[in-house]
Amino acid sequence: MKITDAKVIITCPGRNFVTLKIYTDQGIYGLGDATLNGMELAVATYLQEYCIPILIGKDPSNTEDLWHYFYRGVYWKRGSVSMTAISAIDMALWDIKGKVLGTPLYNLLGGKSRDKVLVYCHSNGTDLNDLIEKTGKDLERGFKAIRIQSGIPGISHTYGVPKDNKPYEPAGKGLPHEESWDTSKYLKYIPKVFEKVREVYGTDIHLLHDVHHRCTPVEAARLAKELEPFHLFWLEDPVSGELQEGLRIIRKQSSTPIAIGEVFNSVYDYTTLVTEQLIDYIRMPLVHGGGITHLLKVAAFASIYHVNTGFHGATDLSPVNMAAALHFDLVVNNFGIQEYMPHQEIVNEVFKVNYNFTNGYMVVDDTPGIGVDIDEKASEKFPYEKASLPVNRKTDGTMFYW
Ligand code: GCO
Ligand code: MG
Repeated sequence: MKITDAKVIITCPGRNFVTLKIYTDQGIYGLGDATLNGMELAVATYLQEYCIPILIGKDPSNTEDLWHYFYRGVYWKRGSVSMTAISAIDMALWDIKGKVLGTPLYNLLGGKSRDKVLVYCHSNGTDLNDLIEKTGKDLERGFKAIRIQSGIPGISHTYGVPKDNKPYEPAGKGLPHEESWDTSKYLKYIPKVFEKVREVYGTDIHLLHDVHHRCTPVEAARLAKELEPFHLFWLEDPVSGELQEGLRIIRKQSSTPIAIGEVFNSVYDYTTLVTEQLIDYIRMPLVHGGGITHLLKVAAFASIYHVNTGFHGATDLSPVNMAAALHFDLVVNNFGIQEYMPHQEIVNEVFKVNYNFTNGYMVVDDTPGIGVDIDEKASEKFPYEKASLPVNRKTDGTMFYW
């Protein structure tokens, strides 16, 4: 079998998505997600200018060799842009493999270890009352695990909280807008938020929280310790995580489980974190972490150290990634949880999905390969629109992590 062509489809049904479509001489094609929020065109260009010409004529069955061609073989390696491109290629090749063999992706990865995938949603309140109301609605919708984010008094705009009561979307139109941040106000308020949510909804639901990289290790240690009584499922990205050793400070102080790494893209970002058991969940998603081929290895490595998966699944990852992640989640023994931020309805005009949510869990059907298709005609109705993630400054103007 040979790859005859490949193309990059960029579409914006409510938000931008980049999809790689690889064609073969057997009339079968595969799809891979190549969406990197705010940097869509950089990945598209790398795929179009560098990767696609190399792929043409290669045997798509050789997923392992082709992965190493684009990782080990390429001198300028790693980084979000090139790893997203590798991920898209890898996903599309596994999709082809499944379609050729007539079997869903989960069978190729080892078969089902569970029947359904535990997912968590986002409950984002502009203030505590709004949060309590929204969490109640999420529970009515059947969620068993909920990420809790709340507006903070005295901070004009907090990560994860939409301003206009619309569903939260991380990127805004045009160039990055600036937000402002005050760690001390945040640290003072968040324990009260969890105290209230536990008081109202009890201890049966799993609660999660995303710090979004905004603490130093010692601030994160204080937060993790103060949140201990509320038994979080996890505290996400308490620090930026570039300094892996920094997690030792948090770990020594607290037993609150830690999830990290949605912005990571290689197993090498995780070595100290995993081997020293400084975290409990790996967040790196298939779409940014080198695809199925790489994540299978990362998950196996993590499992030796009792670290589980908890893949990133925000709306800026396309339905192709979502479905691929669900196949993966069904298989690996050390699956922990999957993030599920439902896409807007309009996304279904372009992507035909094969998964659904019922009562706290998600499943994919038995369509061969990944099982998601793209309607190219429909995609043309939604041309690319420039959008960017915000940047963040401390209240005195100092540039900070967003
Ligand atoms: C999460 C994330 C996202 C990111 C977004 C950036 O845990 O879901 O932190 O909301 O901010 O994916 O593009
Ligand atoms: Mg996050």
